[in-house]
Amino acid sequence: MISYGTQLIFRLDDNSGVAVVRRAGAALARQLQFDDIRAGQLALVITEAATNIVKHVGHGEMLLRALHQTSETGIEMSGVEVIAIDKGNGIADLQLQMEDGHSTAGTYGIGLGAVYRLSHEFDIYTSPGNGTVLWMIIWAAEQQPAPLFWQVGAICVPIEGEEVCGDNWAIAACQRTLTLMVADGLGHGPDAAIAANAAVALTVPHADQTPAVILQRAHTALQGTRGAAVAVSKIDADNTRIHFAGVGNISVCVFYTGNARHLLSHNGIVGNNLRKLQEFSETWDRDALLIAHSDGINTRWNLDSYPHLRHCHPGLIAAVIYRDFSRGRDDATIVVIRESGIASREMEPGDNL
Ligand SMILES: [Mn+2]
Repeated sequence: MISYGTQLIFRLDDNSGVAVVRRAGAALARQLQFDDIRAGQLALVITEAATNIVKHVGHGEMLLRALHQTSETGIEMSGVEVIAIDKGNGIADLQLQMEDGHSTAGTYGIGLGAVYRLSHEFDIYTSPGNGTVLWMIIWAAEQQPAPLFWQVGAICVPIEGEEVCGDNWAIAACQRTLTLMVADGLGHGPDAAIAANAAVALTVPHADQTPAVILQRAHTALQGTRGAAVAVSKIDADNTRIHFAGVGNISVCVFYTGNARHLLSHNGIVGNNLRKLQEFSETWDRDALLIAHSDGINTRWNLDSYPHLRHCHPGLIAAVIYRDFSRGRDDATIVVIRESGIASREMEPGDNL
């Protein structure tokens, strides 16, 4: 089982921004009881990524959040996810930059190779003229958690100027079934957050229910709040199906090799006006990719215009689409999910995500 802390967003424009994100990383490391070595690695990775943005691009964003993963043997592990986003010129000589010890050549400080080596998990997407996105995880101790059946990536950040996000999301996974809820509270700010949080809080307790039932429960739970747009997807990998129910403006799409399917939400506001509740089902396969997002992300993105991106880590896919299609005048949430490719026989019945 993995759980995700609140994502912290840092908009970088100058060197003072580098210090702010570095201090936030240090605070997370203390809170999550990183050992000294790992705390130092996290600080280096954050400082390097932030400095590169300020020095070579001028502005960009960094996102940090805590991760907590519990293995089937009950071992708990904490980590920090670091995402660095810019819209600069991209890295032309990525191969060269990734070579360890290739420290500067006028571009990267300790070098991208060092950032790669210091990160327990690392992925990068760079394209000429469109910028670079780095996705990394640094765990609290040397021993890293075992890979999970599901790979999940998510961005969930408030509109600039708000402290809390009026969108929220949650997953619940049991063996090879995963339930995802994405909720967008009406408007933004604290009252929107109350509605979205009330909805996503139902995901884990009701994970054994169908999406339509979970949506109906959300409608009851959100009475008296502002209401929210809510979409519930349930991926059943054993039976190669995805079941879906949605009300309001959450976009959910499944990509297969060669085609894609949009899952249909009905109009309405959960907690206020639930005119029609209908469940849909589509094929799921082991190479499928689920992308769900709130209306803070424009729907005009096209995965095909990003060569190789669909094979990157879902965290990187989410960050690239967020960078290029965030509307900037609303909270923004995007969640990307796929199977990790761990062979089914490596998982025993009773194993949890
Ligand atoms: Mn919205």
